[in-house]
Amino acid sequence: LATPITYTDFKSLARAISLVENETAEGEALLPRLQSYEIPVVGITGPPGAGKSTLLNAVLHELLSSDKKIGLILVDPSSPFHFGALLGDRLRLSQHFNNENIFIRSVATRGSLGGLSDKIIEILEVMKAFPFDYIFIETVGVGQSEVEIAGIADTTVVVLVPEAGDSIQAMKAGLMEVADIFVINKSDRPGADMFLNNLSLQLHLNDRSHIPIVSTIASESQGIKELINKISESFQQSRLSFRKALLFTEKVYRIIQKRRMQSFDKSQLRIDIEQHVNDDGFSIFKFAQKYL
Ligand SMILES: Nc1nc2c(ncn2[C@@H]2O[C@H](COP(=O)(O)OP(=O)(O)O)[C@@H](O)[C@H]2O)c(=O)[nH]1
Ligand SMILES: [Mg+2]
Repeated sequence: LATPITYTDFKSLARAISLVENETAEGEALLPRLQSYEIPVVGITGPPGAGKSTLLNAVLHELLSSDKKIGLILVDPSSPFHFGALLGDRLRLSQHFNNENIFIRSVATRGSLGGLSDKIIEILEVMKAFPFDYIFIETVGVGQSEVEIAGIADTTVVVLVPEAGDSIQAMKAGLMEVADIFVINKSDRPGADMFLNNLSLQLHLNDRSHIPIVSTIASESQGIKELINKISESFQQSRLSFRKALLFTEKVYRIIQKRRMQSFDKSQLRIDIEQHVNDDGFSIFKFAQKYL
């Protein structure tokens, strides 16, 4: 049996990620051999401008000051529309780029609708073979990414701001379900108290009063220690609960789905359909049968 693989330096970790990202034979071969450390994987999501990067910056600052090793995945929006946001993240987080205890990797999103990279599960598994104390993933908070992040992270932190909350009922569908922790950032803004009350009411009405709410002012590093505590508690809980099996089920399902569809040529399917779409009695189900 081949020996399990772990990493002890960032250079070999970065190389392994590239091998996997580029779907090389070497990368495919190393995936099943990786040995995972038990590392809290924390997803940070929420609408653009909520202060996710500022918050992450403050959290990193706090953790790095106690000598923690951190892995950070930034989900790069590939759409030029989001380019500004990405640049902003880079600037805000750049003070950590040269810290020897932090490893930063950017990944592309799947498309203009957001959604996480096709390779994120694999990249994460490679990163878990390095003994980080925490791994953080900041998503762009558009499209599908916040729902997807919940299937990948042990703890999903949803960042909201008071002004978003003209009404919390308008909260994007799905956000309520995916949050393990809510952060109300920009608590220095007017309406923060009312927003907090509204959010706890909504959680209560939805049988989710157990979800902690942390008020922060990320730009002044307020509430950061409390957030870190809640993240640790949440990770301890996720280890015990059935949630872990649920997470692994989702991940393994995605891996199987991807492998099975690997050889499938969608453009060929389109050509085939174009040729038959006007046939008498054309049926999508009958058509699909040909390929099953
Ligand atoms: N007033 C106030 N502004 C903040 C706070 N946190 C972040 N900001 C500002 O909000 C803007 C967007 O922050 P950013 O971290 O880029 O948001 P992201 O798009 O969610 O990553 C920046 O101008 C920050 O300086 C806060 O707690 N209070
Ligand atoms: Mg950001």
